[in-house]
Amino acid sequence: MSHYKSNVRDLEFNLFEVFNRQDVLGQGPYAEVDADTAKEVLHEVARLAENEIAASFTESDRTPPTFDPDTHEATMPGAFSKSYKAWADAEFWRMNLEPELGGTLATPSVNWAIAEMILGANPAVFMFSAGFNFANILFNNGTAEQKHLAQLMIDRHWGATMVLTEPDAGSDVGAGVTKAVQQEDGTWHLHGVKRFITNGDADFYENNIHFVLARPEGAGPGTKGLSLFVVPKYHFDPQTGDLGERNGAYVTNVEHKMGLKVSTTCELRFGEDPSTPAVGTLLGEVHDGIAQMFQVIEYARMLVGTKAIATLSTGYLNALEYAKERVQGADMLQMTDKSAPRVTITHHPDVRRSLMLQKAYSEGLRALVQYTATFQDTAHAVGDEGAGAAGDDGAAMAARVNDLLLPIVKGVGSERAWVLLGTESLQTFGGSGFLQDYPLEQYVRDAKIDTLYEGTTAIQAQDFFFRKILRDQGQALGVVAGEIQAFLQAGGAEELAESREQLGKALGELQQFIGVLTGWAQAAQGEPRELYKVGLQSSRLLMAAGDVLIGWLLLRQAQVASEKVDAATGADRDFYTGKVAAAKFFAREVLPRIGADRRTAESTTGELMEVPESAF
Ligand code: ST9
Ligand code: FAD
Repeated sequence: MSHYKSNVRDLEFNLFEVFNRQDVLGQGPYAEVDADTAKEVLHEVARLAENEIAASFTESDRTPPTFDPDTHEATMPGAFSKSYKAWADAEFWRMNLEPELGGTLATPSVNWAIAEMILGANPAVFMFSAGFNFANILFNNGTAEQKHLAQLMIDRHWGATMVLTEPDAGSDVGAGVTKAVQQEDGTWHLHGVKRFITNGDADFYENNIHFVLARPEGAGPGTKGLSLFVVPKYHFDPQTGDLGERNGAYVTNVEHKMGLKVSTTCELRFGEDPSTPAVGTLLGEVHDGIAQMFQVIEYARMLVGTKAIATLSTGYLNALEYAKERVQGADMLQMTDKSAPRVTITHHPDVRRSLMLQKAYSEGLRALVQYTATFQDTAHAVGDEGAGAAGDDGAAMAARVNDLLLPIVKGVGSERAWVLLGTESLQTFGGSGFLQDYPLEQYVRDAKIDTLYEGTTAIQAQDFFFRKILRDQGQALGVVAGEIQAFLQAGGAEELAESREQLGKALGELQQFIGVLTGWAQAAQGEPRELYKVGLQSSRLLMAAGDVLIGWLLLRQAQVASEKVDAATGADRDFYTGKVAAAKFFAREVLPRIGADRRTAESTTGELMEVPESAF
């Protein structure tokens, strides 16, 4: 039986009942994929995810890839390779591929719905297929030859990596010292050590294309001095792709990890052996490395948030199934009657609280992914490049709102998912949750990484406040806050009136909270140490913003559901009833905490920064 439980009903609800993607599909760049086609695809991907893709999830955790230091190659578990091949062969990834490369474009919203299911069933399968997405990056930024390489990557199913991190340059990418030296023929030779590189090697790739940040000789410090180089594992014939000699970019270690073990996390050394230089080409022949890499990072941050949320969702659905079957104890109202009938644990108030919290967060976070994706639909690009080029104000603002939401998807999605998977989903199983007989312990281990890579939560929080709010002068934030306010003003179902009031209060608290941090940032111009207060409270702000958005999106869903529930029957009626219940629960149980968050932040003194390091 599959560990993975998809939730196609909820994905369709988001896409077609809440965010009305049928109005965007089937036209313009998405002409070939209408709503009916998208629905068929979602059902087929769910089947694939629950079967072929999920099949190797457990086995590849227990028998992870092995590494041979002599050949510098990783050997993948056979079962995992089969799952990977099933995804590569199914070709649904073409729905996220430029038409010039053989793609049949669907909206980002549909593509993230597809991605959610593969990421939930076996996350590394989706990650290993990064080459198909990197081809878009090459195609959109590359020289004529690199555009052709993009086609080769698609046709020959080559892998790809994003290569930023070094032993002394993690969060601080700009501290990277990997060097690039230009050659007379225009190519570059790279020298340096990178670590923690996902997809660094896999035996199901014929070739692997590394996208490497390195500093050209003489370039300035920091991220702005970095350029992006395209460095293959094997040299190849630029026309046919036929492989030539080995290039001097070698994997020298595959890490042993807490989770996500089947994903190869590699040390990569460039140009160590003078007889085999690590030859690369400059992406697009322009020195704009960090901005180019952020096109990749933006996509990858959305991916990581979606992965976390997908895992929370299947964790919740597994917990729910268990709770409906596990009989333990009597109903609380009969707790003193020792002969009272035993009930399933769903009868216990604390289990219900836990299940509803899991449901609210997993469905609320899914809605957040889908809401964010609607802005990507409008911008018709990940990031603002496409929108800027289109010269369309609506699309440009959509790209900025997408930018604002990404640290929430990534930072809040990953933190809430991994914590709730442990404290609630696994907990629902009692002691059995701790066993490897159930998938929960692996979910917790596999999901922890999501708060770390692609920028830790602290980095997401700073990105959110400094870049996405302050530097944007609150404009994208104003768009989202305006939508929430319009929703509140429009009123709606009477049974949701109290929840709307709770949302209104929470929004007010959040706006004050942002005001407090903005005040400190301004005061720091005269008194620099005020900035520490922002650093002390920015992660709290990120989480609070996530909760307000989730609360709103759940209520928005509940409003739709409340209009349909009376006419619905069977599973649909239960589905809509659950939507209303989740929104009310979240508004009552979670949203009041935003006020406490704001008050806690406001009382910050910055004293912590005066405590001597030796006193910790
Ligand atoms: C990693 C991989 O951890 C984990 C696994 C991933 C999954 C597998 C791979 C699958 C991915 C497939 C993707 C394929 C691609 C698909 C595409 C499809 C179309 N937004 O603030 P400044 C830029 S990888 C946009 O001064 P510092 C911007 O150009 C490792 N751009 O920063 C800016 O210039 P300007 C991940 C941004 O102080 C410039 O940077 N590692 C943004 O120099 C400088 O900005 C990390 O994530 C943004 N939000 O550097 C590192 N922010 O201002 C985390 C900056 O003129 N650390 N730029 O516009 C950070 O993010 C740091 O904050 C820092 C700081 C490095 C940016
Ligand atoms: P550090 O930057 O040393 O951070 C340590 C702690 O300090 C963290 O809690 C962090 O939040 C905090 N901290 C650091 N700086 C600040 C600051 N300015 N303000 C507040 N807090 C701060 N990298 C790639 O390039 N490509 C990949 O494919 C890739 N895949 C990965 C896969 C795995 C499994 C792992 C573990 C890592 C991967 N990474 C990859 C690297 C990953 O992106 C980094 O680990 C991450 O960016 C954090 O860097 P670090 O580990 O050096 O931690």
